[in-house]
Amino acid sequence: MLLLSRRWLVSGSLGLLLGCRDDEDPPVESECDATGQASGDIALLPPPDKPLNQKTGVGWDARLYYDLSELTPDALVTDNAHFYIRTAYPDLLDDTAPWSIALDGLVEAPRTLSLDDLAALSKPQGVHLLECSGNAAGGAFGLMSAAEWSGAPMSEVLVNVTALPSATRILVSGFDEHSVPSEGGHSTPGASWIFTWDDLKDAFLATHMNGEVLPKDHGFPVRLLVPGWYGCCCIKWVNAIALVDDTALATEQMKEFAARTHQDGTPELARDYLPATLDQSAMPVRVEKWLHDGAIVYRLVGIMWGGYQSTDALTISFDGGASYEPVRCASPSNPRTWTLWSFEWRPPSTGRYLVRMGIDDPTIVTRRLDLGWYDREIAIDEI
Ligand SMILES: Nc1nc2c(c(=O)[nH]1)N[C@H]1C(S)=C(S)[C@@H](COP(=O)(O)O)O[C@H]1N2
Ligand SMILES: [Mo]
Repeated sequence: MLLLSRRWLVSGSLGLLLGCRDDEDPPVESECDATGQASGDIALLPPPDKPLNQKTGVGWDARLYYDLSELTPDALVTDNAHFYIRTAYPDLLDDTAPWSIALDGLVEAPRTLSLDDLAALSKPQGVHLLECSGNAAGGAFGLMSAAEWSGAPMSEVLVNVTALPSATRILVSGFDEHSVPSEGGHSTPGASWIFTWDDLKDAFLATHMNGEVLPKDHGFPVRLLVPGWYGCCCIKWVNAIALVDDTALATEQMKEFAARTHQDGTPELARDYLPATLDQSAMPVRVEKWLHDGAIVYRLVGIMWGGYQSTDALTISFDGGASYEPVRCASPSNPRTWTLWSFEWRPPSTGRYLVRMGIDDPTIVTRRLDLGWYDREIAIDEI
């Protein structure tokens, strides 16, 4: 455990936004600011094998990997043009008919919801991060972004129907047909997920993103957003909500993403799925090289995201998890979105280092960090 008296530094520049943790010493204003002369960034390895900040592919295989190395304290909300894309606006979607959402299944009287019904319930929902459960090094982990959303709370949408006594779960479905199949059958038609009432207590049907009408690729006119759950649950182009019972089978989407959402195998029944939530995670997104009084200093800048409570117990390992040291310059984590940290590093020798982040608190679950999911390598050829 860390034995730190944690105080938060307030400084005029980056230190203010990053926050600085200190132990015994009095706060030093510039402790978390980079000092000296910037001499460029060095690469995090492996390098991506996909283009960043550029939309590629069609249908289910359409992608836009957001370049996370651009993150700065004043750009922690991703603009709509850069927000990551996984699956483009379906070319088979008929956008001439007025949108409606069927509300049926185990209800007393099925009905449909119009966009006007949703607009009447819509309210600002704040900033939420979305991450694709398949986020990986090939796309420089760029299938992750944060936006400010507004939409209709699911709890209020569901007030529109009376559930039958057997109804225990909610199936949310979206349009999911494209004329071009996914390469190698990687993605299959059908986008739907089954939730409990409790799973959806903070969820909403989003109609706006960063103050604009939802862009087409992000689910226009309406998508589900389940705060803290992986992107695969955040169904786009939502067209049906049905109440189901405990015998409901898992959807194709739930099975397709079972491994990536850390399920135990591929259960047949929806009720046997764990919540597809994001544990506390962290990784570096940029390595800056600085010259300070004639010496080379590397400065790692990274993000911390996910989790179910705020923590400031971030640690860093340069030997793949064998030993960790505290990251003092970090804002406390926020379960809803990412926060930034930085770490000034003087490597003892040249060579390759395997960077893994940790959380020095045994009560905090970190499945992906423990798996090495977000491990990055740094090759140091000058010290
Ligand atoms: N209808 C539909 N909804 C979908 C998908 C899809 O293929 N079809 N992909 C899901 C996945 S895997 C992710 S990660 C998110 C991506 O949302 P974004 O493209 O707006 O970032 O949408 C989810 N919703
Ligand atoms: Mo995803």
